[in-house]
Amino acid sequence: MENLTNLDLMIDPSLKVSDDNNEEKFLNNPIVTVGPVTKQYLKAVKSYITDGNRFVFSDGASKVQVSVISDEIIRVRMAPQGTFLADFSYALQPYDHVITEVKFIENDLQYLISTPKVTCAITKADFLISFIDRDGFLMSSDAKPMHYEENVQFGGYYIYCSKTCQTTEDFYALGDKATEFNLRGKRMVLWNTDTYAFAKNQDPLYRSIPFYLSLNKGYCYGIFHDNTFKTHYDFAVESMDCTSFWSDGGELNYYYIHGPQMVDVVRRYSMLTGTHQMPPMWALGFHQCRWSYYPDKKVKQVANTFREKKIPCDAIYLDIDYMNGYRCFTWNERYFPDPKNLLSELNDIGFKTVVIIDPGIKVDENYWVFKEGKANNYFCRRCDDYFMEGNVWPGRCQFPDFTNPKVREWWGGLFQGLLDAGVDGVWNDMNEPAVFGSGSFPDDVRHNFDHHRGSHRKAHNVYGMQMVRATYEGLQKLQKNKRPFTITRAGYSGVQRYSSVWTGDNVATWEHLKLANVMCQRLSISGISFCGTDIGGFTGEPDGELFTRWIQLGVFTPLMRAHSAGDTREREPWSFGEPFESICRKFIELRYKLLPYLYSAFWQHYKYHLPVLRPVVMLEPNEHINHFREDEFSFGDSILVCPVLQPGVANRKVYLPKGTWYDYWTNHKYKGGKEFVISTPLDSMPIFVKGGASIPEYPVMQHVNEFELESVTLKTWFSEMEEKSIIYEDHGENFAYKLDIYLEKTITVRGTNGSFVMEQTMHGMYTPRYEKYEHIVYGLPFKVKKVIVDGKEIKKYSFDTTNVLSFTTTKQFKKIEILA
Ligand code: MIG
Repeated sequence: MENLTNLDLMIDPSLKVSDDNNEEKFLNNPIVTVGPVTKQYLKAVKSYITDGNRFVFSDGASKVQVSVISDEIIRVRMAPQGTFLADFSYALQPYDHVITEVKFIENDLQYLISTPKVTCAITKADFLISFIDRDGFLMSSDAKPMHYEENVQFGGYYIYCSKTCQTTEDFYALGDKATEFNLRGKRMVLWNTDTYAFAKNQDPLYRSIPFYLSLNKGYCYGIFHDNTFKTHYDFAVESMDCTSFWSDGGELNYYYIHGPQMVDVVRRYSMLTGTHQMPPMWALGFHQCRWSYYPDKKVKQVANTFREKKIPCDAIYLDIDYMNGYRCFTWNERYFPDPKNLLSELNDIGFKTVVIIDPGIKVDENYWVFKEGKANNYFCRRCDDYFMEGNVWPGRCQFPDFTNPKVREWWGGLFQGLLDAGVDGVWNDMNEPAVFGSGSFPDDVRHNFDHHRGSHRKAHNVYGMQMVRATYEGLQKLQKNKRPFTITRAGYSGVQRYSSVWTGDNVATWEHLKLANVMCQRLSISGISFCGTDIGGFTGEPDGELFTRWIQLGVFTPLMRAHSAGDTREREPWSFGEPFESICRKFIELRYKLLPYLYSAFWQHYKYHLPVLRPVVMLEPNEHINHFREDEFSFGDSILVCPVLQPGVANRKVYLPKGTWYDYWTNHKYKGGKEFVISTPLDSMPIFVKGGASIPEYPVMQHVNEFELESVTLKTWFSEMEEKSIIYEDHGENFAYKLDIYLEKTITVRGTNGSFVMEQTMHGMYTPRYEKYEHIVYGLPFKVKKVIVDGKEIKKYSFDTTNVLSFTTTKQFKKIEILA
């Protein structure tokens, strides 16, 4: 065995971060003696060195670094010619990962790197890497040694990794793909693309999330390949027993994320790449969007109609026509002569205003944004130094390089004027980036890449994320303690730290309604919980039924926004007349009742890394048939929904996972673990609550904070098993929760055939203003004789003909005993 020295662990000094004007060369492969390479596979391991939790193995030419990130996360990198690239990531967040113990063992055949949860084995003879759980179950193994091929045109390497695929293994996640939920048998590409009216199976789409899940016999692991170049996936297509991923450049750099529970893999991915911040409460209300509402009178008229018709709504959007010639950060003076006044009038009736901002800056010497960008050299250039120019809405445009920290800071500051006018949120569109005609930037556009430099090949997939990051960070700075609201179309892993997302330009068809459901679930398990679709379909004309069913699904997507293209008929919840208007109202009202529940689910996302939407396969990964279910999902901990996805159906099949479920509308009790036929008249959809759940509900408000709450309704469903529910409350609009000023309550319940006990514990420093809970208890299997609250019997309680019990307590109750 040759011995490497510790120096081999280091990054080549020529790769160190350099400033823009620094003449230092930045080379992928500084070893001049190496000739051109065609596809090369790693050969037998010849040597290794260890350094704490990092291990570097070499076959004499290439090196592989294996590092333990946490007990459950192991990182693998490959340097084809032995020099690792500078270690930089837009995706990762700082996080205190826990490593309990790392053991290194060498035997005749392998090197074994073990944590208490997982072992990474590297075979000596052929450099295959595999991961084994502590009971010896083989989670994942290389089907071939990692390989690479020189990219003659651009330098660097195409890098490849292939893992064996079992017959019982299926694949999930990968962001926003418009295809079946289960990705086995599919090839997919990650390259952010503006895809107007995308079709089912069209690929790539708007976002690049290089994270997939493998599920085999109930065992789940994830692979997060943190590489921003165009990346390809093959899930058992080329060969039934092999799954591969490869990128057109950069480093083979993946994180093996151990489960074995699917939900834990997603949680751990969120620990690596972050979660959403707590959204302002109003952002969880209903949003009305349209390309475009103008002039100002039209905006007011739409907002007023919501109030007149008593359909709740919190946000109205201004699409591109609010600007002067589509110049960002300006107003069209003819349509919006007095924006400040308009926005304050909207605010008076409880509307927040969200405005669109695109990345293209009009080439116009009389436009201050262009002038500032030009003077400071903030716009992207081609490799031969020409500016990157292309046509978008404003006409000829140049584009800020959002991968430059200075540019991001400048851009963030540009929002001052919009904030002064009263704007409450920002919508980032076209940030794939999209360019008319050519589609996007050419490959040779250069980027700062936070001083690591790169062509558009490397920066393309992060461009949109860095734009919305600039937006979010700018708003956060300008608004001080107020939570920003942002929504973006493009993104890369980690984008959730800065924004919500919508799925782009979908179509008003039933097929797209089904895709909307699948795509939101997929985004949610890909780390992006705050997602939604254009309710009703962006392009095309929905009929009243399709629109209404879409509103119903929208209640259960974390972002609930109706939107439509400019060439479609009006598309507000009342546009289709009765009975659609009343049904839409009923469901938007349901959304508002559930706000405290959804807010609590967001808290669990933020704090405990749980996705807000959880597909059935995540709830019951052991049932093989669940690998193929994609309609039902759980919304937070306790509500299971199944949208109606076909026209004219009087009922539909719904699978309920094992356990006790109650129909939200009728309180009919079900024993899960099988499918049921549920009736689906247009004014209803299948919604079920888990036995033992406590769900807080607000009274219907026309917008968040319409009035001061006097009480919160706490609905609780009987269970014999002990069940816990988390309820979260805070100031709603500021960052006090980061200083622990919040209230997290746990309601624990358990029942027998003669008693039902509810206990509440609280933790945190926030005090809500309301005083009381109005309790409603469903499913009690006995006739109530006594209700005891904190040791004292209360006399005032009532039940209806179906034995639904109602009573009132203070919000601080500790223990409630309901006795036969
Ligand atoms: O080229 O701003 O996806 O939501 O309404 C179209 C106009 C540009 C695409 C977005 C859509 C938005 C539209 N935009």
